[in-house]
Amino acid sequence: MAQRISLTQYLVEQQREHGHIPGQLRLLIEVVARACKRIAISVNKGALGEVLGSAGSENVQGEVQKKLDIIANEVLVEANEWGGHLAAMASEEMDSIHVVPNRYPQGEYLLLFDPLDGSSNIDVNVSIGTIFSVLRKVDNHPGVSEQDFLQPGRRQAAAGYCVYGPQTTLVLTVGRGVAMFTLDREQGSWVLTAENVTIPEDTKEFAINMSNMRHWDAPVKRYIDECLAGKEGVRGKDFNMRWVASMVADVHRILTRGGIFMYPWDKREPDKPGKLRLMYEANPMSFLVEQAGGMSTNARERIMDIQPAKLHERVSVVLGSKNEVQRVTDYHLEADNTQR
Ligand code: AHM
Ligand code: MG
Repeated sequence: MAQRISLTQYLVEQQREHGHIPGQLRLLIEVVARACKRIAISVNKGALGEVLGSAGSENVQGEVQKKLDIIANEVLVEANEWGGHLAAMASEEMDSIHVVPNRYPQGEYLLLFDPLDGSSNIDVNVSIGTIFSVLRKVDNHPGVSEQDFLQPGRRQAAAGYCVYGPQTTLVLTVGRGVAMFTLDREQGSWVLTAENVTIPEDTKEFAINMSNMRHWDAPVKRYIDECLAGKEGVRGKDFNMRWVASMVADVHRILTRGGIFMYPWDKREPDKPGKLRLMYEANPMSFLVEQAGGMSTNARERIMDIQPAKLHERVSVVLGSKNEVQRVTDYHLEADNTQR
């Protein structure tokens, strides 16, 4: 039987061979992975665990919170408070940052998460997930504030997600490629099931919410129209479409077999740069995608180069197979130039 490598063994070996995972970061990743196991248990219980439905509250962005949004947020906060690896946390479901209480030692890392991504899929038993991003507190000043979190995504020390689907899979990067771990429920452990994940440069599969087509900007419409024209059109090939409405599931498919994912700016809310959140969704996914050889932009510039102005900032997202993301980005830049 092939040797099974656990998440712990993977992290220890990465540290031994490459020396790039400090002890606090290793602990942090293991604690997040353990919290994801607990969230997976709640997700699996579904109606039996009374975890379905709305919690009757709204988050800072005015979105109705589901019971599981709140449960997953609590699990992550509780799990990460006491280990001494973190200075503070920020979450899509919390208005402001959560500083580690005084009774615990403060570490050097900052953790950001979308505790339950794909909330609209919880009650209909479709894949959902947890997305996380890790930054290091750069300034050595005492205390921690929101300002410490406002770093571009290229500074991430680690990022990942856990997808709660037919299998529970943890996908991780610490800046040396992307690894996938599958939860072995009987053993209760994460087992390495894919390493050096690579996104093919070309694809015939796109993911976008087509119901927003009438609100799109011209370059997005141009790109999708060309895909839809298939073999007879300028692209000379037929395209397939997938849209799970859980970013984790769509990105997981792209990391597995390629594709392009888009949630672009649209005219529904012209003042907002996009629907998805830069710090909790776009940055960690961009880190994973780039580490797998893909590309990620806001349709004009690299997402991981954006200097965030606020914690809950939103952004347009175009990510996945390099050549397709480049094409969509070029269409936007071309349109900008002709407007000048
Ligand atoms: P959430 O974090 O509140 O679940 O929202 C983010 C989700 C993404 O996972 C997904 O790509 C998108 O929203 C789906 O949006 P829509 O319902 O407009 O298709
Ligand atoms: Mg989300």
